[in-house]
Amino acid sequence: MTTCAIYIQYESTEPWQLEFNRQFPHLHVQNWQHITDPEQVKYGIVWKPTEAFFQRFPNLTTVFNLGAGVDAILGNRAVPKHIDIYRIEDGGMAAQMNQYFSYFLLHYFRDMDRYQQQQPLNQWQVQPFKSASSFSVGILGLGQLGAQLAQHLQSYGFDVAGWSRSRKQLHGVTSFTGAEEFEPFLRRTNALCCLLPLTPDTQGILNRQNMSQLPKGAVVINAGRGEHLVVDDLVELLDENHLRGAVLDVFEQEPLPAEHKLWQHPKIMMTPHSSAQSEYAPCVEKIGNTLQAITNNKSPSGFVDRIRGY
Ligand code: NDP
Ligand code: OXD
Repeated sequence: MTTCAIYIQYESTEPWQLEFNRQFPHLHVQNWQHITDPEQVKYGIVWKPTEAFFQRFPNLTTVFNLGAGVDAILGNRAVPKHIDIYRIEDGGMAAQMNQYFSYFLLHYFRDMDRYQQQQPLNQWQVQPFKSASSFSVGILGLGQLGAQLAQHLQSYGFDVAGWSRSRKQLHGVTSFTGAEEFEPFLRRTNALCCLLPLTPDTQGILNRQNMSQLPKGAVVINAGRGEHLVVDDLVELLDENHLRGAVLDVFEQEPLPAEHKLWQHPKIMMTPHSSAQSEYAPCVEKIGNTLQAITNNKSPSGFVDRIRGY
């Protein structure tokens, strides 16, 4: 029997334990606080673990992150350097991200924000027709989630591009890479969608200098991490009417404090880090298979490169 310690910030571990038990009954996945012999535990399954988690299990060799972004683990000072980290790739989140971004992109493309403003004024005014191909969507990050989004958005006829570290060959998607191609990417983007991991290179990337290179009237949708965005810069660009609107799913501090100025901004729509959630069945399947592969000395995908930061 292999024991795995599970920790999930703010949530019950029980549904995950039930799913592990259903798919991999030989794995003994136990809530981290209920384990009586922590020295025996080699595997951790975590979402935003505290330092106390790593202090309690001194012999961990591997942790499985229950989400796509590993910034909370890499930023945790108690994580020993020798521990291998694996993350969820897709895990049911790509389809949810496609829905989320489609919803808000169509909102702006079909001028729903303008109709919402007209209605309280009893104003009957049809907004001018625009072809979908004139609406340029730019995706920051063409990884597991961004690449699938780029493919999905083509069904609407949008002009889709993406920016990543390495060049991508994705049918119908214009690929931009690196610092030198960032400005041309921004200049052609009417709707900027952030699906980057949080690393020292991407922190604060949604700042005034970069967002002001977007054409006037552009919109910004951030589902990456709150730390990608410089909030004051966004608010200034919205108030100056350089940007038309923004959608934010992630925040530097979560839950977003009730008194935060973002709640009241008329051009900002917000969701509580809910654009995509790890789905039990595919995530458990992936973790169980990865653990099996590791024990067979194979090199499964999802391994986190600590130097790269994602
Ligand atoms: P991946 O690691 O698969 O993809 C990351 C992408 O970002 C890659 O294309 C990578 O380029 C690119 N990238 C990384 N650093 C840079 C850089 N410095 N310059 C340019 N491009 C860069 O991640 P996922 O698609 O699985 O997830 C992305 C992020 O989405 C997560 O890290 C998380 O923060 C966020 N997320 C948010 C959720 C939510 O509910 N709000 C849910 C799930 C994820 P390359 O391909 O060349 O390596
Ligand atoms: C993730 C997230 O990274 O939910 O998976 O934010």
